[in-house]
Amino acid sequence: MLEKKSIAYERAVLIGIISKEQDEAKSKEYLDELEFLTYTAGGEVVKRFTQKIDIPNPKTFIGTGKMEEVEEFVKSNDIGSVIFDDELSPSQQKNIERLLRCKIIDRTGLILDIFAQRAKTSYARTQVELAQYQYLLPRLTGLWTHLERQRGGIGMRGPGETEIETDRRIVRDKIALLRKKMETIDKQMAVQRGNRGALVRVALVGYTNVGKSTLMNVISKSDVFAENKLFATLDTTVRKVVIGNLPFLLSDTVGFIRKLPTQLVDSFKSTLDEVREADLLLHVVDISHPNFEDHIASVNQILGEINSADKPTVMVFNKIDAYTHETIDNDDLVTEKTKAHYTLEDWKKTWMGSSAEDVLFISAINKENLDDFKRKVYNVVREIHITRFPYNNFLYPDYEDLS
Ligand SMILES: Nc1nc2c(ncn2[C@@H]2O[C@H](COP(=O)(O)OP(=O)(O)OP(=O)(O)O)[C@@H](O)[C@H]2O)c(=O)[nH]1
Ligand SMILES: [Mg+2]
Repeated sequence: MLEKKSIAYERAVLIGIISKEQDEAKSKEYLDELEFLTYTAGGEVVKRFTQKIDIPNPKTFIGTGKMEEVEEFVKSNDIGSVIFDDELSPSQQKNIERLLRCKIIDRTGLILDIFAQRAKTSYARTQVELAQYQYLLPRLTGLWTHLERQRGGIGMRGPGETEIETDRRIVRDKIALLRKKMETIDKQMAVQRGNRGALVRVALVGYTNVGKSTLMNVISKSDVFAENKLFATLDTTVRKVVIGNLPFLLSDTVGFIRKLPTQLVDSFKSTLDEVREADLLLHVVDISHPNFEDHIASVNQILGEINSADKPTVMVFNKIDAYTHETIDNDDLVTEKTKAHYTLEDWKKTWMGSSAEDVLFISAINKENLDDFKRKVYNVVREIHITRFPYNNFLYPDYEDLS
């Protein structure tokens, strides 16, 4: 079964490129994230290779010289898999596999593998399996090369091609079957969401590992799995939360990531409907992460892809307890102030001053500023509630007047 297949990466090598679009610093950040993904999937990164190249080699992604270097290292260091930060075309994957004779995994394959490991409910598993088969379909030729290598090429072309065709048909049938299953599930989920009645719906969204589930647990006294790995949450949890006397529904769902594989966005349609149908988004950000601004951009991009960019949103900057910044000595007149030197106060000014959006700074772990959080959410939810039910206006006093 595909869904259960968890690849034992063990010792892995990472490969990334430095180009016009991503300078050395960006490339390092991306590889840091890829290393975290590898670790989440159960692998240990032994070495990173980078190459300055603007247009990836159409055959092998990186250049021939660099590939020889990698090959040498793979052979003499017992490397089980080579992981690329970018999506490889099926033929690139095949070519590189032939050269290095070990598992070649790209970013998409790695994320799919983590999702497969993490999917607990049959609902999540169906969604992941669908995405995996869609990823597999154009790559079936690669599997065939494998056979070709074992059996030798001459005289094998005829039966070989039939074999690929059979494989393709099996995978296509499987995709069709999973689509049907998803349709049924989608309908059930839509009914379930419909049954939740007229309560205002609030969704926690954000990059993976920012603390959405931790915040959910603190606010709703629920017990959602949270840990310091990527994609701890795949299944959506919905809780009824009451602040003061105002009830609403809060949902915690799958985290986003840069370049989230399109197959996953498609097959997680039903999970993402939770976001699509929410009245209010709480966009949680890990402000202690050096790339948090990129994370915000990635999340906004995905929100755009699922037609949810224009929803009322509260920006929740979490992990203020872990925030650190560089300092400039008073007598240092050379160093220029950059964002790396920003204090929390600087960030507050930037965000609160510049955007029309609501902004909060909290620590879910230390329960810092949770009262601000509650007041803000109460006020916004009340606003939505009384717009919808004007005759309920008198029910909800100002947050300060709640006893
Ligand atoms: N220092 C600090 N760590 C936090 C805070 N909130 C959460 N964390 C930690 O961040 C890690 C990720 O937390 P989760 O709640 O699982 O994050 P998530 O956004 O639900 O992640 P996914 O489900 O993987 O998308 C855990 O190790 C938490 O303990 C915080 O306020 N401060
Ligand atoms: Mg979570």
